[in-house]
Amino acid sequence: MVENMTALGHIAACQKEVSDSVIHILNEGRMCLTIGGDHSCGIGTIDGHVKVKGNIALLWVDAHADLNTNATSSTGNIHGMPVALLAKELSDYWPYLPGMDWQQPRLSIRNIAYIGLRDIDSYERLVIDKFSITAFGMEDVERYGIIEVTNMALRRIDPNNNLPLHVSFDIDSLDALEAPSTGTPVRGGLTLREGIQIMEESYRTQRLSAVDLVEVNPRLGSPSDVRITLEAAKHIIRAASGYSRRGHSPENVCDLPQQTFPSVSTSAHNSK
Ligand SMILES: [Mn+2]
Repeated sequence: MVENMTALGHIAACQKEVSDSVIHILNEGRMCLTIGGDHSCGIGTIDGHVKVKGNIALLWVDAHADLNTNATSSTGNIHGMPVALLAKELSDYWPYLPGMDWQQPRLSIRNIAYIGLRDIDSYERLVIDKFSITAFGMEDVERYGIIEVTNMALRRIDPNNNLPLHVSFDIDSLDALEAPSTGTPVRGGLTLREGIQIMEESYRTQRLSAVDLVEVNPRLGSPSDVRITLEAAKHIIRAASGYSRRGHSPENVCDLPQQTFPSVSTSAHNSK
């Protein structure tokens, strides 16, 4: 039994399965989307991604840093610890974790960037500063805009533009008005448009190979809260899958039935 880690046994076993599933999907050459569940999902998804691809770049989009250890956490919630479990520079800060032998922290902190932070515990702040972790809070989004922030983050974690990209998107990165049905909402967050833009920029790299969408909890809030949150999540997932708000031309125009084309006649337009 490890002190101050709630349900470690369950999470360790579950995340081993998540990791194995991610490995299976990525080995088939597919992009992997994981829908949470709480953010402890990231332990398994990122472990699997790193095992398949070696080095990866990780964007952690979240109101929180999820960087506690069992020694610093005030709650014992493992969903506040995944980044600290994944970062190899932090491995010395952990005791032996029974059931977690399958997971080795292999990801360098240099390959991790945060976007959307606005609720950071004091020990997390200390670790971010001590290890110079790339961390863009809401004040950076205000100063530079979300597209520039996303691209600055990508340049920091993948300076040679050649690493597979993993985006771990916590729905609470969005403002609580945009995504109320979540466990630890924080006001003053990203708009849905900004969340979509992060995903569009990530997709544009052509190296987005895994996405987590976590902390959507339909048990919380009113029916309207749930609907708004699910809609936001769908928009984020669609952007991660390459959907463009500009629209898409049909892939093969010849396949369309003839009547779907408006009859484009210059003279008809002119005669109006
Ligand atoms: Mn999180």
